[in-house]
Amino acid sequence: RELASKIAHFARFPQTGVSLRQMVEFGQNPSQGTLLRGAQFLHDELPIRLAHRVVELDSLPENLNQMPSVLRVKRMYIDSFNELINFPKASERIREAVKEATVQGTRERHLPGNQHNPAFQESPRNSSSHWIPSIQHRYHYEVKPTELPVEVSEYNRSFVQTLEKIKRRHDPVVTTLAQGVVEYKQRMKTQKIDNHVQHFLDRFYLSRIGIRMLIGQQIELNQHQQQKQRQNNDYVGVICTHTRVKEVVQEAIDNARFICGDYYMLVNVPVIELHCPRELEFMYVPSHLHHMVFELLKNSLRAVVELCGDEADHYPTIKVVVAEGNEDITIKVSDEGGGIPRSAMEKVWTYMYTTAQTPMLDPEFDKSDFKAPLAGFGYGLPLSRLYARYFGGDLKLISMEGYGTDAYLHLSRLSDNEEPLA
Ligand code: W6P
Repeated sequence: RELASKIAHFARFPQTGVSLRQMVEFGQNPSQGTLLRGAQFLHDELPIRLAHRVVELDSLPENLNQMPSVLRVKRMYIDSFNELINFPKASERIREAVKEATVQGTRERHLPGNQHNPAFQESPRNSSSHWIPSIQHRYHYEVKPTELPVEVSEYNRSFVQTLEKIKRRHDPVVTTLAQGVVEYKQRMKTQKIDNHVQHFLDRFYLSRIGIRMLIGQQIELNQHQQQKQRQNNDYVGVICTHTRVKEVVQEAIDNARFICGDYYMLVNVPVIELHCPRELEFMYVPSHLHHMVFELLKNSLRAVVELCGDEADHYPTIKVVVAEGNEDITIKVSDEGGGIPRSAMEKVWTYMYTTAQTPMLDPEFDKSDFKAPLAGFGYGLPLSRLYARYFGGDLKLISMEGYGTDAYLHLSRLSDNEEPLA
């Protein structure tokens, strides 16, 4: 069909990665003109990324790509793709106005070489990277709002509405796809998913993190511009330029201990010791950092409680050490929860099952009895590793069977890594 060929067409273009630093340079004090350039970048880039996912979903093994839940996910990607390519391009008048204002803003700042800045050239399809300024060109994006016609902010507002709708549509993607994997395993009568499917899911979820990051930035930047309430200077969209590591990790510790005590109905919750340079801060997305550390801690807590029993009056302390290097900030979470047998290490990273649906399919299943496991062998660890890799970091586990496990969360401080786009 016509749509199918459009998708095939867009999927042939390479995806354009953006680094954390580029997102910050771009989003500092955005004017309506800057926001328009952001919208144009996303208008170019998102259909390409979505098309890649549709093609990949289609090329999954026969039994998987026809699962109802997989088809539902594909439908979401197609619908969003459609909305974006049918969204009007910014009019000539809008583009000219932004271009004019941008050039003027640049002249005022006496920055050399703006004629040769690729950011000023018209966009050939697909090379969308030039919408994103490099560090030395950041001032080219200063635009005087008064010089811009009202159509610019109207266009921005309308595009953000489309993005919000798309973001909401894709909220259930992880659980829907997970359901598809469960159905697939039941049909194939296996507990294992093959490497091919595993790699597909890694790519797919990593891509989703990137798409949602870009959409989320654009939405946040528009909202802040609108409200003109940039009181907290540390935030550029959802990125905090001075993420205080100790604060976020302590928050994750408190939350994980609370959840754990509640889940196991503990009188004594295992102690978690934190060693972290007090003033350590770096550029990151605090919600990502919290998410990853929280996930690791839940795993450690579970291991320790299940080793010692839920009525122990003493548990081995879990230790969190934060190290500040030039390249990386590394967060080590150490537990003495008995470790993982070497043969089971790989399983930790596979998309085994999610909590809800397996018991749901069981006729004996009583909803009021059901307790989702606190942690382990769900999607938490593989997704946390993807969050780490998204900004150039990584997550590794070292286990001593019979003793405990060390998790190493490496986070890149350089922030120049472009998004990994498989
Ligand atoms: C365990 C298993 C695990 C996974 C991830 C992090 C910590 C731990 N501890 O026993």
